Amino acid sequence: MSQPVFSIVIPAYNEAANLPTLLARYVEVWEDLPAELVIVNNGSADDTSEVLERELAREELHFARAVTIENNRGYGHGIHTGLLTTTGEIVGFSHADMQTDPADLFRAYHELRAAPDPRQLIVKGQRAPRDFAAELLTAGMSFAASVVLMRKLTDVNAQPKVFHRDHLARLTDPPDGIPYDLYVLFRGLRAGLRIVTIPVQFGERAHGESRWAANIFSRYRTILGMIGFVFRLRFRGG
Ligand SMILES: Nc1nc2c(ncn2[C@@H]2O[C@H](COP(=O)(O)OP(=O)(O)O)[C@@H](O)[C@H]2O)c(=O)[nH]1
Ligand SMILES: [Mg+2]
Repeated sequence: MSQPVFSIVIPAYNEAANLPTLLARYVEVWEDLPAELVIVNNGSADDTSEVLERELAREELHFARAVTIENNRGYGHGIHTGLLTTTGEIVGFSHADMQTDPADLFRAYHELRAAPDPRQLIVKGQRAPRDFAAELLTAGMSFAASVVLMRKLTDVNAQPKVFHRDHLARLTDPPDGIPYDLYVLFRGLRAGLRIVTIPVQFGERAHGESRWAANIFSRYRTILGMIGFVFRLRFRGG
């Protein structure tokens, strides 16, 4: 393939059941661009590697390749490892569970390209209102992070995120876990980038359950981890 203009990274952790649908959707929405799709098998314990090997052998997925991480170190580590293997001038990431539509990656890409200088912004999704509990959690976390970091952040974990590869160079010590999205945005804001949102629909997971919100303990662990990370960014320069 010629040099990609757009590289998409999807971290997949035990998503064997979702990958065939996800990849089929990428085939459906793939645009006529020199672009690449990188699926990171993030230390999955299920059949993800077999499914990827089978699916990626198909001619219609010529634009896709896999990156394998043997031992899971977390969500952020998976995305970042994938991003470091890319060469596209514009890069982006999203999720593997079909909660965000692959078509949103291309919408975000065109939004970024339409800017006078794509180096100056990050394009991210902004979810339509969800159920009350989910909204409250998102709004609460965004508000707390905004106050502590003194930067306006909204719907931090909405997908996708698309930006110029110059911004990758600013991500010098990314967190291994869930706060990765926050880190990408915060580093961008601190460098004076503008965050532009595109509205996205956030559906239900096609298969399986949320990896961090599976039970009350994992939820608390993630939320506390996020709070700790925000303070680290603020007071240790992150
Ligand atoms: N929690 C978690 N998710 C991961 C990891 N690596 C990749 N992912 C992917 O990150 C996406 C988001 O995870 P999910 O648990 O669905 O979170 P939610 O959508 O915010 O409830 C999914 O596509 C996962 O497959 C990991 O190490 N931990
Ligand atoms: Mg999800």
